[in-house]
Amino acid sequence: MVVVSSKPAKTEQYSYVKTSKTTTFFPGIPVIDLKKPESKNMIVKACEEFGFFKVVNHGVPMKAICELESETEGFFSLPLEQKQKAGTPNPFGYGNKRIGRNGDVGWVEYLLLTTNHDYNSRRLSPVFGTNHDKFRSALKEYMGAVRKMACEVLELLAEGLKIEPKNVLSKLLMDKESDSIFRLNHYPPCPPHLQPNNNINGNGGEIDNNNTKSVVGFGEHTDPQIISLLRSNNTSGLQICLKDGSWVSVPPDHTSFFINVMSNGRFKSVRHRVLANGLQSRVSMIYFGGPPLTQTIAPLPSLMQPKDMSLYKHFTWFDYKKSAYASRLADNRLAHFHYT
Ligand code: GA4
Repeated sequence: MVVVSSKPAKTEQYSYVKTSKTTTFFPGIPVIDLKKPESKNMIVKACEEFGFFKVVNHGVPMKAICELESETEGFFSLPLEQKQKAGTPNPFGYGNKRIGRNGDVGWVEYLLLTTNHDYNSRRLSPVFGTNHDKFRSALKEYMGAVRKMACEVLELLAEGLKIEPKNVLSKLLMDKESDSIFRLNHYPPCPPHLQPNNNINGNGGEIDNNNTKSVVGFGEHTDPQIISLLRSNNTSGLQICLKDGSWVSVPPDHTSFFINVMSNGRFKSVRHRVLANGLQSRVSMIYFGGPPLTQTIAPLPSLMQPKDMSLYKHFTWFDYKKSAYASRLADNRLAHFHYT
């Protein structure tokens, strides 16, 4: 990331990144059709090449998607004091601009939820009174369908890698102790005074006709969980970092899911970020599939040759998550567990 400047906006400081004035969408995102027999090999290839892919024919009903999107828009359109009644996001609740606990700030507001619907209801009832049945059932239906798809993807991946049993990863998401998270993000249109599109180095003049600076909505990071499944409205902003270090814009597609998978160092979770948009409001919903807290994170024996040494110390998901939550967004979280 090239942070070219940051400027105080009232009490917060936003980050800016240097971008091109015109958004060119990256045409190379792998597209996986879950109904096609070749999808298992394509998922392995996509994980090896990008750590990121788009899924079509995913089986999540459009009705469930639209209902949750409309409930989410309803939540974010409430007055700030009302949204704050969901509590602070430590670790679940409503957050505004501040991300995590270590000073990251973005042009975003969000609601962090669990996969336990009774717990979510206790968070939402102070916001809506008793009247949050529609939100609760939309969340339940959507999360159920997305978890099913997540399991299907992980099983196809296991099959593609010839790992047995094929539910070795999906069973972690199905475990009743699974530590999965659900996130609703709202990136409001970014006002012009926060995104001056001239003068990125403060010398009063254009430095390059093609370059501008963009306000960061959600700073660059990798997701710590096993799998993340993102769906958004039809608004641009999501970018991924390619292996050569360049950032590319993901073409929006509100009917599909964007997935990234991480598995024991063989597949690294893709580095991604979201840039604020001057005109449109972006709403995204992300299911982060995590294992139970007590689960040991270690290379799958079936993926290791007898001569291979594990790159990482053995640790539990609790250890890893604790260390992740003590980090800044852009930090390399696995380095902490690497043998030196
Ligand atoms: C990134 C993935 C998920 O959104 C998240 C994020 C979490 C948070 O928003 O509280 C973290 C971030 C995420 C990783 C590093 C720490 C923790 C913010 C942050 C600075 C909910 C998660 O599990 O890890």
